[in-house]
Amino acid sequence: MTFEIIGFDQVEGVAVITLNRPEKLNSFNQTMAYELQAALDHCMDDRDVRCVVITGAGRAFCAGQDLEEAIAADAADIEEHVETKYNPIVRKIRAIKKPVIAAVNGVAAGAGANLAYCCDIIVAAESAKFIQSFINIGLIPDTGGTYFLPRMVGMHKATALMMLGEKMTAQEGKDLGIVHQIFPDAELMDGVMGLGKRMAAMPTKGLGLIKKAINMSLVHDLDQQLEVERDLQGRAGRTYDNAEGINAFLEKRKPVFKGE
Ligand code: LHQ
Repeated sequence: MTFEIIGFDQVEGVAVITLNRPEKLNSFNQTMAYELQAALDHCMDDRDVRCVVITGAGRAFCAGQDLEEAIAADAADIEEHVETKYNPIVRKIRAIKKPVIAAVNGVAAGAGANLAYCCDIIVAAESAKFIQSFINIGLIPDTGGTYFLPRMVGMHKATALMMLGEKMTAQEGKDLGIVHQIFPDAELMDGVMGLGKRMAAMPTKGLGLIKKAINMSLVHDLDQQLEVERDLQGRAGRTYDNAEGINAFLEKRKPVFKGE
């Protein structure tokens, strides 16, 4: 797939989407938002893609909305802008039945931070920073931030991050449980590709069902969630990869998962 702005590569089952407006710190203009949506649709549909990595070109991950484009736009259309540019990205990332990894290579601000937060696993370069910068321009967090962040770090920490709009380091993010792993800056892409290829060789259907169960757990009580686990375990237990995993264990060999 080729795009005007974003980069898109497929390597050994891993699709790598690179936000690529480095001179604007990969901030979202309209084209980049729609291209990211199209790339996510492709990842959703292509059976050869078994893991997705989202990263940024240059020194930033993503600085949120391109504010030059925002100031030129009609303020009356903000709701439409959020609904057509950002909300579909969050919905698609949560709906893809495959792991989506954010490889945060530098600053992630505004919608850029929340793009990372709606991914399944976040890895970061040592120098990466996360900022709920919305309030610094009088806005509230969007792109799922007010949904995910309180669930990730608790109400009061989320409120402080959102209200104060201060920079959070990768290490602080790791201490809070947001960042799974930190790599030296120069080793981030090798590190995330190692993780991505490992996940692309795992039981993809099972990973997708874990993701579905987690999505549902965010709004369910225990009884509802126990029913979800029963039903999804039934689906996981009828996959090729479940049989392969059990057979490989009993035959004392390494499993070869097909993602089916
Ligand atoms: C930028 C941007 C940027 C354009 C850096 N746009 N050029 C939803 C609904 C409707 C409307 C609005 O938005 C939303 C969702 C949102 O995402 S709202 C939040 C939008 N994002 C921000 O407010 C972040 C603005 N950027 C910053 O605070 C800083 O640039 C950060 C902290 C990200 C990085 O700081 P520095 O490392 O000091 O870099 P810098 O500020 O010097 O930026 C480098 C260049 O990138 C600079 O251009 P220049 O031509 O002077 O080199 C900036 O103007 C440009 N840039 N962010 N969002």
